Amino acid sequence: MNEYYQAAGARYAALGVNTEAAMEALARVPVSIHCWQGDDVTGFENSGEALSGGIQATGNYPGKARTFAELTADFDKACSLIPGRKRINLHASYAVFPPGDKADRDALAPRHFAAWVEYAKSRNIGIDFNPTFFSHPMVKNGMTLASPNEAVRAFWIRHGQACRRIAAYFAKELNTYCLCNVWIPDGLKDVPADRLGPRLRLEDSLNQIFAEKLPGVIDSVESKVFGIGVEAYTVGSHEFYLGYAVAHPGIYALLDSGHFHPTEAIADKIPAMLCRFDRLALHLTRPVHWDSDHVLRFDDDLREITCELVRCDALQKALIGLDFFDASINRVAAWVIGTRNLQKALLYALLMPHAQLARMQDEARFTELMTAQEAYKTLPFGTVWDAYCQRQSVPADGEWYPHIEQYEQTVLKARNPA
Ligand code: RNT
Ligand code: ZN
Repeated sequence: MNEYYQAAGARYAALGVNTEAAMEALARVPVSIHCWQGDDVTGFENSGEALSGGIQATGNYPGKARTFAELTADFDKACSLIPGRKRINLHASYAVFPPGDKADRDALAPRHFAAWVEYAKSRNIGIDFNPTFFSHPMVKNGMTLASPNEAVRAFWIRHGQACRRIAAYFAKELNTYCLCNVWIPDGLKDVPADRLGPRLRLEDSLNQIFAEKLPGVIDSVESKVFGIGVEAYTVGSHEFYLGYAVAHPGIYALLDSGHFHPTEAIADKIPAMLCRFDRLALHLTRPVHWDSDHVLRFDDDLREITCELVRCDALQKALIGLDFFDASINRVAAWVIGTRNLQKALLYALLMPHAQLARMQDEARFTELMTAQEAYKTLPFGTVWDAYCQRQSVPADGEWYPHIEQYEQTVLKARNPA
């Protein structure tokens, strides 16, 4: 324990905040790190299909992972620089097919993910899962589960059902829950002539997908306000899914922090949802104007989200996943930056004397409240974060980048000979 940490701990203690307890609480929070930052959402199908569904990864930084071996090596590298508990979040498009056993999305089976189970067991991490309703020829006219074409809709229903069974397999093998999250790209570029029909078809599709009771699987549905090329109408809107989740106990409406109107932040939705749901599934990402999926920064929006989780005592209820993909910077570094920023924001929230602040609100001492809220922003938070990294045996801020540089020189560069 160095003198800086001791001094910081004393400052926090004077406010009634225990830095040791905060670090212990942080160490218990699992973060589900998305595999798809490692390869720009490409996956292993080698179908030649471009990324579709209104999501885009822009940039061509060298060294993108092309195989299971490369992606897991990169993920391991990132994890070696990230403190705390981790899970891995997979997409169905990351199936690892045994030789001669390739399957289309509607015929995916647990055996196609055996390599991931082995990997997760060896790293002692859980797996979360997402059916992949994009980048595939059966997406017709931008529609999947809401398609008016019954063959298309049936194909994607089978995909959703297959994925939930794979999620159950993960849960059983790894002895931890598996969040299975449905996000579909279905929508329209321009003003619809029928907004109801697609939603009724989506509702029916979801009912078929969720019909089977599967132990260990936590189901969620992820809304979006619009996507690139899908600007006018999204079938799976927030209102649609929130209503669906309320009507179907055990299915949760996942909030993606990049999926709302450009100035609409999700922090305020957290306590609103917690009035109704016993769990809260999140995709944390950073929207910039019209696009989501930027690497998480330690910014006001993120801190307000983590403060809300802590204030609502919801860290045990939250299923925190990340969802960004940046191909313009070192992809391993992107994982490290974004994940550490989330953890920093959690620690920042855990170091706030929330009960005292709430009392000021209840007693209408608003001047004092604002004064305190501003003062807490410049407490020696960074020193506690440094201490946390040290205890977790990962480099401090300012010290991990050389590891990335070295990995780039020795591993990533070799993947793309000039
Ligand atoms: C897209 C959704 C979705 C995807 C991933 C790849 O807008 O956020 O969660 O980012 O499933
Ligand atoms: Zn998302």
